[in-house]
Amino acid sequence: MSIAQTPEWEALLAHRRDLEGATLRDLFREDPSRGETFTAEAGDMFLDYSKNLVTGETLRLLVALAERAGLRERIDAMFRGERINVTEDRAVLHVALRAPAGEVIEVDGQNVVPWVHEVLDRMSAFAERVRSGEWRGFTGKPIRSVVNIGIGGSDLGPAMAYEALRDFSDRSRAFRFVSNVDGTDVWEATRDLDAEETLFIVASKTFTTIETLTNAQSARAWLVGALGDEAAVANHFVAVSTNAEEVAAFGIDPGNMFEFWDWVGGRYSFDSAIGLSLMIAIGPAHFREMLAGFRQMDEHFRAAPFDRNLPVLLGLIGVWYGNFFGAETHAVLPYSQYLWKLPSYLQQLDMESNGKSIDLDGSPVDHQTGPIVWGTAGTNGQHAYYQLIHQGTKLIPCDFIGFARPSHEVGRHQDLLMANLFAQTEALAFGKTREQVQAEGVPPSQVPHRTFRGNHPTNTILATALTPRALGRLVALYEHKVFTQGTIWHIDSFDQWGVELGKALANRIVPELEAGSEPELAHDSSTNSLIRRYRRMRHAGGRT
Ligand code: G6Q
Repeated sequence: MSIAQTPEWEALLAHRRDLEGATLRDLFREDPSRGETFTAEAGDMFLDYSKNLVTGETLRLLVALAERAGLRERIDAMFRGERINVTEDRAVLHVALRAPAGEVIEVDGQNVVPWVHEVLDRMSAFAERVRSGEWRGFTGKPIRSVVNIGIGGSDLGPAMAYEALRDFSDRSRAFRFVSNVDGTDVWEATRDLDAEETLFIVASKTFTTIETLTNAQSARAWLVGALGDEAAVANHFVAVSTNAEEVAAFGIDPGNMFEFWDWVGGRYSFDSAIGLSLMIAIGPAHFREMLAGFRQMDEHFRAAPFDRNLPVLLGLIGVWYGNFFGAETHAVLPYSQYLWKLPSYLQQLDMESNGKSIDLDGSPVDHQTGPIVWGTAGTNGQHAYYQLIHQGTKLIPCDFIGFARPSHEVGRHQDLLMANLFAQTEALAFGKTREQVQAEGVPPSQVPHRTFRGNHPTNTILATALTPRALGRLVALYEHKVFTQGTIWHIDSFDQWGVELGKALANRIVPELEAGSEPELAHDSSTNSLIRRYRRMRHAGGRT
């Protein structure tokens, strides 16, 4: 039976009708202490979800829905290594990547935790060799620049985490991330580098992804062109992959390959060897600190009662708006410049995981699934699109993320930054009434424009400081939030057939673009004519 046909869902629909017209102003008036009670904690991470259109009854009904969906059993199944990624017939064990050495997590009767630690140790040893200068380039110089080549899950995670933890990174080295097949990306990333001092990390789970292989080939041509010897590749290229054969075929010594496994999904992989660039940047000790942060949230997710469980609460509140209020999007707004790539990272994590319309039994879903996720680091968004959140016609639930201690004490910046965060959530919730605006002496014709309805729901996530541990906790929070929602919607959050489609589609058109003479085209009339026009424009020469 679909979750949308269950009595628990029906009860939420009825409850939603009961709440019609309720406002956050009312809820806070009726229960002045809700700012203290509608909160939860995990380690030093604090969640205030009081500025949501939820009551104690809403929570009770949402938790009942989670129980009905078998969330507890699904969490246990994931941690036990069951093949919960059914369409790919794989276990889903990113949680094993942060399990302590003594833990036992089995896949097909094999304990995978020792493998995880073996690779971590190899990564640590390699990272230390690069960082200490012991690992040398072909001409004997130490490595000064590290370029990660990957895309999607093999790029966004390490790139986001590198930016997030830049303050912990080795500032004497440059770290760059090349992903786009647009040649500009690899061109710009290499144009000012010294090949003698550059290390490329080719990060690809499958080692068949056309963008990554094309960028890696171009990087290799650049390197060999500069150093004049194919043999230089051995000193300047390492790989992260599950596919040793393809790595060897590319010309990278499998001895310089760092392994991970098919039970780690791409978008859940930056705490595996995919994070090698990050580990070189921040050092193995900080990387392990980050893993400890992930682990803390894993344990919290596994053990905390649902009504005090941060990922479960975020997941359920998202379901509440998406399925019962018709919200289509969800904004994530980190008030930390170092987290500027977090929204893009979460876009993939959430939208690739829960952008599904077929359920685990192969039937079309009869309810909404994953939201459109977006956002920007605060306060920039305030001067751009917050207008629509405050006064537009759409319901946009938001997560505000802030830290009590700044990464850098610079003048008044920190308190100003956080004042903005708190003020935004307050204004979104409570708005500004017509009476307040009139009392300010605003001319009557302007009063409607300057009145703020309020009632825009937000979560506030507050932690002490942006450390490796805090980042681990934060990412695991969202991983498990996505899992919670996927479980309720009864979908496979761990496949990505839409991505696979894209990988195959372009391959058909490439030869048609590259053909010397006008190719036979058998697409629709739009695609045919775009290809013909492109060929004409491409070969006309010059940039107008
Ligand atoms: C992630 C997706 C996808 C993948 C990229 C790169 O969950 O599967 O974003 O990470 O397509 O794939 P490779 O790592 O195999 O190159």
